Amino acid sequence: MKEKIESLKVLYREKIGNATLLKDLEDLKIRILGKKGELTELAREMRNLAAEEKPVIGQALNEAREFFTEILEEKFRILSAKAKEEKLKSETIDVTIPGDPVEMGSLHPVTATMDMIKEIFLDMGFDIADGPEVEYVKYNFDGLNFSGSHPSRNETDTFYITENVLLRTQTSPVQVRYMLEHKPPFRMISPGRVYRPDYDISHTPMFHQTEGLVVGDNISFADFKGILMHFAEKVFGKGSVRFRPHFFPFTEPSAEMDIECAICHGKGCRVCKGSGWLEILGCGMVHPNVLEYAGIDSAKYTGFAFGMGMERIAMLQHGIDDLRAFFENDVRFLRQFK
Ligand code: 2U9
Repeated sequence: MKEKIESLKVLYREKIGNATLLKDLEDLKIRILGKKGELTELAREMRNLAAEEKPVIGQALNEAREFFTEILEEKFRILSAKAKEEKLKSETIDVTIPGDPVEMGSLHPVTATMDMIKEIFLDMGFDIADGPEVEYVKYNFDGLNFSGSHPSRNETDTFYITENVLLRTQTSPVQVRYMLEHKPPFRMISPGRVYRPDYDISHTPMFHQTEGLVVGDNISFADFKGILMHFAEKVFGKGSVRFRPHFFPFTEPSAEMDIECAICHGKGCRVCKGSGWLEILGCGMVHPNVLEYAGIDSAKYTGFAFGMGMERIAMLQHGIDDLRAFFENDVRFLRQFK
């Protein structure tokens, strides 16, 4: 029995000494000291020994168990330290390696155009206001002098939610609300989303508008000509402008403003369809009925208003001919506006 214990010591001392992996060491521990381990099996044979042998062998077995426990622990310490060192080595970061390039995003061209327009009007002392996209019929139509039978009110031209609630078809209801809350004089713009049931090369069911409203004493057509010409010059550069008579329910008189084509400078090209002119906005003197609806005395005050589509302005700025490109989010298109 004693020899068996000794030969176990010799055999496993060598195996433990040679182990290079923590896992092999674990296996060895089980093979020696585990429930079915070789030393444990030897201890089981104690019951077959004569009584006088038992203390001697018992002590030898205890010593062997201590011996293995010690050398296993020692080797475990060595291998863990080695494994830790290797792990640290493999995780070392070389801070001198150049990083992967991160592609920066950019503003959507319509957002950029809208920001530019806001900036121009802020510089001229305009306030910026917004309001709900889900609007009451009274603010979208009634307060803007649309007759009860005006075709824009039809379900084919307006998204209705209920009989009295719709998706605003223009940002004008923001101006109606603004007039109800502010006393003249004031000047304000209302940039935002609007909705109409249209979809083709020049119409999308949602688009962006910026409308403006100036109300005060003696506000005249000449004032708004000056403001709109300054605006056009800031966006498209110096060039002629012209006003053509037009009709809107909410303004009287009304006009549309054209600028000399920014692409061909009036010679005629694809963008201006050969005319040399680009229509950029609608405008007019605010109809007295519209002022009165919002509680403003139309005998004392006058006002002018204008409105323009942001996608249209962005298309003219960049020479884009299909409005739908703005809504497809094709990164090859969007990247061009960085
Ligand atoms: C109030 C009074 C008057 C806003 C105006 C226009 C002319 C205009 C169109 C341009 C292209 C809309 O995006 S578009 O389809 N708008 O031509 N808008 S005057 O007049 C107002 C607004 C509010 C209280």
